[in-house]
Parts: sequence; C-alpha cells; structure tokens
Amino acid sequence: MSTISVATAGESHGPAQVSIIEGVPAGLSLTAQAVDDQLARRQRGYGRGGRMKIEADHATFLAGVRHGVTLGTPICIHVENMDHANWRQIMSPEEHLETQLGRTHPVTIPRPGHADLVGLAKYGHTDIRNVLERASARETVGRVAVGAVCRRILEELKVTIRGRVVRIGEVETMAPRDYTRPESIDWDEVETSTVACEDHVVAGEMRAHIDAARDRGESLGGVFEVWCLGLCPGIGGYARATDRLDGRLLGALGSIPAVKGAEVGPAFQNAGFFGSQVHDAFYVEETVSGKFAARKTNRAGGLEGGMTTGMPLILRAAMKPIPTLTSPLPSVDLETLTPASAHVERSDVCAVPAAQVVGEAVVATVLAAAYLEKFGGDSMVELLSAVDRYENTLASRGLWRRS
Ligand code: EPS
Repeated sequence: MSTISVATAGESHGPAQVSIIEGVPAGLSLTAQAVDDQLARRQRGYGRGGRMKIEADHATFLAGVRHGVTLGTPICIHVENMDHANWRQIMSPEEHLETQLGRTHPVTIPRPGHADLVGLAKYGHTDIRNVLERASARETVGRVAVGAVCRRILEELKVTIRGRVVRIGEVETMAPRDYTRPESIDWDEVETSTVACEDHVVAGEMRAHIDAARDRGESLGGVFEVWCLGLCPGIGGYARATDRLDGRLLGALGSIPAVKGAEVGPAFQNAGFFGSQVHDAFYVEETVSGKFAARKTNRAGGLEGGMTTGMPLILRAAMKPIPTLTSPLPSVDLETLTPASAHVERSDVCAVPAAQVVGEAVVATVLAAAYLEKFGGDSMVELLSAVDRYENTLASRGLWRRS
C-alpha cells in the first residue's frame, strides 16, 4: 500500500529540527520557500515568548528534491535552531568537562502539567532537561515542515486547508458556524490577524486577555478549527479500525503538545440533540450537469463512517494553557524531596495561533497519506489521473457533484 511515513528528530535547544518523509510521489513541484512560508506562519501569533525573536526558521532539503521537483525518494528537511548557539555547552553530545567533574546544574523541580515529572520517571533521568528538550513544542517545526510537503500534494489535488482560532481563554468569537459555507469566513482577515481571528473586536479582546495573563504570570489555552476544502468522498474507510479517518485525524490533533480535546464538526453539541436534528438529510439536487444525491447541511463536519463525505471537513481542537508559568505553581524538588516552586523556563503565554498552524500541518499529513492509500502512484501524474478517474465516476453516477 502506497502511503506516507514520517519521522522527526530534534531537541528544542539542540542544533536542528530534522524531518524525513517517505512515500511522496515523484514529480511534485516543491521549493524550500513553500516550507518556509508554513514555518513562518507557525512562528507568528500574539502571546509568543522571547524565543521567536531569536529563531528565523528556514528549511534546507538534504535529500529527495532536485531542481525544485521531488524524486520519489525519502525527503529530508533540516531547520536550524538559531538559539543553539546560546546552548552549545549545555546541549553538547560530547561528555563535557563539567559532567566529568560532577558540576552540572540539573533541572530537578518539575512544572505541573508538563512532561517533566513523568518523563523523568519513565526514562530514569535525574535531569529534567533530558525530558523537556524534546517534550518542548519546538518539535512541531518538524511536523509543520512535513505538513508543508503534504499540503503541496493536496494543492495539486485542489484540496486546501485553512485554520482559525475561535477561542482564547474566556474570549470566544461568535462568528456563525455554517459548515457548508467556508466562504462565510474571511480567510484573508484570519491570515493577517495576530490571533488568527477574523473579527477585529474579538481579536482585540483576545490580545487584551493575553496581556492580562502575562501581567499575572499566567498562561492561556483556547480552541482552534481546521477546515479542509475540496476533498472527494470516500477518503479513509471503515473496513479496519485503523482506516477510519475520524480516529486518525483526532489522534493527529491530540498529538500536538497541550491539545487535550478534539472533535469533528460540532460533535460535542450534536451529542445533546435528537438524531433527526443532527444527521444531514439527503435530497435530489438538479443541475445543468444532471441529478445528484446531496446534503443541505454539514452537521457531520465532513465525515461519515470514517470517510470523507465530499463536504468541507471541519475539525476543532482544545488546547490547555501552557504549563510554564512565570508565577509558578507549588512543586517538589525531586533531588531532595522538599517543597519548591516549579521550574521557570522562558516560554510563551499563549500559543493557540501557532498550534492552529500545527493543526493544519498534521491534518494535511493524514489526508495526503489517506489519498495515497486509496489512489497510490509513484508519480504525481499517476496519482492525479487516478483521482480524476474516480471523481468522474462518482459524478457520472450522481453520487457527488464536482465543484
Ligand atoms: C516551549 C518553550 C519555549 C517556546 C517553545 C516551546 O521555548 P524556550 O524555552 O526556548 O523559550 O518558545 O517553542 C518554540 C521554541 C517553538 O519554536 O515553537 C515549550 O516548553 O514547549
């Protein structure tokens, strides 16, 4: 089965973030700029800390791309951590003089809510730095780089992925939720907003909320949405549990640091209604190109039976507040087992706008893999013609109207 597999590596203050993507068809136009554009989007956002002033994420292809086109071989992407220059000694892979003399300064006080304590226990470490370096959301650089490549595959298939922030802390946008009409959202405004919210007034309230949290040594979470447009029906499956796209997409979103909940469309709202109020009835749509079985509503959020329906796919994810607080919570020094205030690392106050970009990337990766599973193809030409044939068949049978 032809699909995409991914591996990433990199510590937050190590030399680089590296991604390897296998299974990308040959013949896809791909530039470092396309990756850099996504990396730059991930770096933006109101509420980020000092680190983003140091980094200027830039992708270099080490393998798999030649003269702006993929070769069909594994693609390796390298993104330097600029901040590494300030951490060379602390992050050195060589045994250091200080280590030999037993004079290192280990981090021993875990932050509640972070991987610190459990990671230390799991791996048998005594220095929390050995945990927090990889548990840091810096690793999402590698996933956004992979997502940028997958987005390029999807763009060729006329599938676009967008995202927006709908809530930061207690401030929520009241924008209408019509999941059949992506054009009801001003995506250009979303893109230029520092909190990825198209409503200026609400965006201002979100920024003020972040400022107030910063002043109090606090952090904030929120909710973001990812919209996928142009998908054909039948991506994913129900034959095996692992084919179901719901599980794969929700799992991908849940793997983003600090994301603790995810839903397809208004799933948690739907849980409170009768079936007749939730399911999207079919009707016969008559057009100049013939009759089609269609839906007027999209309360399913674009998935039925673990497969895309051909309507917009909408995913929502909830991010908890970042665990690093400048007014730290009570903790315990694990070296002495005495009470102490949690370790304070430089951090962000709110990273929901950045997480939304990571959300787009992981969703793009799942969808590109699912397309390749269904349609295969060593080259983009093969993939595109297989998708085209399938979409034409659906249209000729009246099962889906190509837009
Ligand atoms: C993070 C802590 C901060 C964030 C980091 C995630 O890093 P630092 O401790 O170096 O200031 O800036 O995010 C990134 C570096 C990034 O590129 O997104 C954490 O603890 O998760």
